[in-house]
Amino acid sequence: MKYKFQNKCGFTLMEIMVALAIVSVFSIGLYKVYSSMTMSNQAQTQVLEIQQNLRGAMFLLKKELRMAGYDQSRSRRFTLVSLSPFEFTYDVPDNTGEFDGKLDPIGESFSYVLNGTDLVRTNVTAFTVANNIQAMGLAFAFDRDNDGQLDTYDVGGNPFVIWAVDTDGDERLDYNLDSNADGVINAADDTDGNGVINTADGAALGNTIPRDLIRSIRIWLLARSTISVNNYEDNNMYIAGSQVVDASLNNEFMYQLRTATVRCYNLDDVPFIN
Ligand SMILES: [Ca+2]
Ligand SMILES: [Ca+2]
Ligand SMILES: [Ca+2]
Ligand SMILES: [Ca+2]
Repeated sequence: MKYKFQNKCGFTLMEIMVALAIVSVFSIGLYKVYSSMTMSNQAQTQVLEIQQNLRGAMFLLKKELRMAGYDQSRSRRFTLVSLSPFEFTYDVPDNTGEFDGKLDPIGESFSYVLNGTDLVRTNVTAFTVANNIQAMGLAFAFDRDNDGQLDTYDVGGNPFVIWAVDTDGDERLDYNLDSNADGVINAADDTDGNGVINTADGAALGNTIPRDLIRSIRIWLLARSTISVNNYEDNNMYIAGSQVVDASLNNEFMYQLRTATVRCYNLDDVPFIN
């Protein structure tokens, strides 16, 4: 007996398989669209968060640094107290709105220090200005010849301001961050590739410079996203002052670097010590 299966109103196995294949191809496509949307949403949220974090911190730092050394009475008691930890003073009006020209033991000293990945500002009390700061870099320009101009070095016949750091922690500037004298401070200035730009890279200053001659400050803040973003890649080498940060070591995290330069006019009156 011959069994004949006929399915006039249903589907053949082949039709079902074709339909399934189409559906699965379509679903994979949908999933990909969905996951890339999720990723870009995640990425956007992270970017916004980093931007807000950096903007606020940099705004405060710049505003406050402009005040470094401020003293209406020119008592010369207010200055950059220390490069590391980074601390400075300025005169703050008392209850009656008067600037007394005296350095009060409480409330007229300001420090910005990276504690882990928290940028902490300390005045009377300490508070975290920004989170997820991967690196804070500072470099300093000075006026050693006291002509009212920031001191420079020569790049192809043009003067460039010397951005210097203190590499050995003795509170005197000893190194021009532009190791290869091309006018740009970047990862190429870490000539031995050890992750830090210092005297081993070859551009030590002829004379070390005391803190008192600093007239301008450059700030780098490098922030990182709180959480990783799937499939995100950042292979940049970031610079934050003398530090070189290789983002590829923390791939899938988003980085953002913000820099600013502050001319500290209130430091001009600080006495010449050396
Ligand atoms: Ca005071
Ligand atoms: Ca000068
Ligand atoms: Ca350079
Ligand atoms: Ca180096």
